[in-house]
Amino acid sequence: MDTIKPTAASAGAKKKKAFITGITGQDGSYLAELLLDKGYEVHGLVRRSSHFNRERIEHIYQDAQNTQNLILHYGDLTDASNLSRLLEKIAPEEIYNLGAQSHVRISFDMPEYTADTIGLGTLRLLEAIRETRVKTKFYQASSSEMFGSVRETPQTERTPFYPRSPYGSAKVFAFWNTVNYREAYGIFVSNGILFNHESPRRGENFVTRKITMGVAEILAGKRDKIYLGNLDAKRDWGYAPEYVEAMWRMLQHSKPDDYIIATGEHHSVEEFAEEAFRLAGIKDWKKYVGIDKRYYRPAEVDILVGNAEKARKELGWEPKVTFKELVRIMLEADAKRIGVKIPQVKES
Ligand code: NAP
Ligand code: G4F
Repeated sequence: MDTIKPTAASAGAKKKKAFITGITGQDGSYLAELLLDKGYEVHGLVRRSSHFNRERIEHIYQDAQNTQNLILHYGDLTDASNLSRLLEKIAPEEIYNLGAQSHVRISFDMPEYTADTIGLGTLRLLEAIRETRVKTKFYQASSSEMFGSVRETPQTERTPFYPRSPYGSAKVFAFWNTVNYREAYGIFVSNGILFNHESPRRGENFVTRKITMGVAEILAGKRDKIYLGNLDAKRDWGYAPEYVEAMWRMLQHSKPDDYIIATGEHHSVEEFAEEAFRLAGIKDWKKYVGIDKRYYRPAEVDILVGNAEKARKELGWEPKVTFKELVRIMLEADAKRIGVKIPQVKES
């Protein structure tokens, strides 16, 4: 990947301000780290919760170096006046809209709330930009789930959408409003159409993390089996820290546009599980996996795989971490967390 030099504090320039919704999530936490490293003043939207929900950013929040540079604000994507007030007060040069009810299965249980946070939440932010007239660039976290029942393989920026869940439909609504605000009002807004990306910070009820946590616990003797749903689904899995770099690159580009971010490779859930058990040195892995129909979805997305050629050409972005490296990174982190050693297994 080419290096883009930071334009901020290091050169004596005024610090750039960024506002991140979803800063407490997987991507938000990596993006906050990246922007702090580049000398930004980072503002994050956090939700009030009865349970402290900032584990993923606690290490940067407590770092004395960031006292002036990482500022958290209470708010919610369902609260328009709060968003407007924050934009007025912060006046960020860049906004990254990552906040969402991001679980596809759960979106079938909570369709209205999912549409509210993702669909209307994005619209509320776009309206807040228009009304406050803050001069800013806007990144929208669009998703490969918009392709759903795919019309072609691999998917590109020109592939039509066919969402298969309330989550996917809400992301399509947000995608098109983002495009419309670019065309209607000339606001610098870009959609990153990101394919699945994972890490040790992935939420525990997404399939990759569920597998690596489960395998680590089986290795430690703390669990007998893991229960999964559809093992045949295929996804294009990349490494989250690399994907947040692509978000930033989109907002440094000379013009706003929409980009696919993907590895171009796909693997099934079964392959992911097989590799995790292999790395743990556990043979006959199928003995340790049960199928639970509760994890099936009313409508499934069978296969997603993206072509990120445009991002490679225009943004100089390329994924580096391979599928096997990703499984290893996640498994090692979960094993370390629960204090169990992974045996040395030969590379296949
Ligand atoms: P995540 O770990 O689930 O994080 C979601 C974030 O959104 C959390 O910070 C959450 O806050 C916040 N949030 C939820 N509802 C909110 C609301 N009503 N108001 C304000 N904030 C709210 O998701 P992620 O994997 O980092 O994904 C980031 C974004 O990219 C999401 O929009 C997701 O849909 C999209 N995306 C993800 C992938 C992927 O593979 N990871 C691929 C394509 C697109 P709490 O911590 O308080 O719950
Ligand atoms: O890990 P998943 O829940 O991720 P999914 O549905 O692909 O969505 C993720 O990626 C999207 C990008 O394409 C994001 F927009 C979205 O926010 C989220 O980050 O499920 C992956 C596959 C599915 O086909 C699912 O049916 O794994 C299958 N699966 C099989 N067993 C399971 C399980 N999924 C989950 N969550 N839990 C299981 O036990």
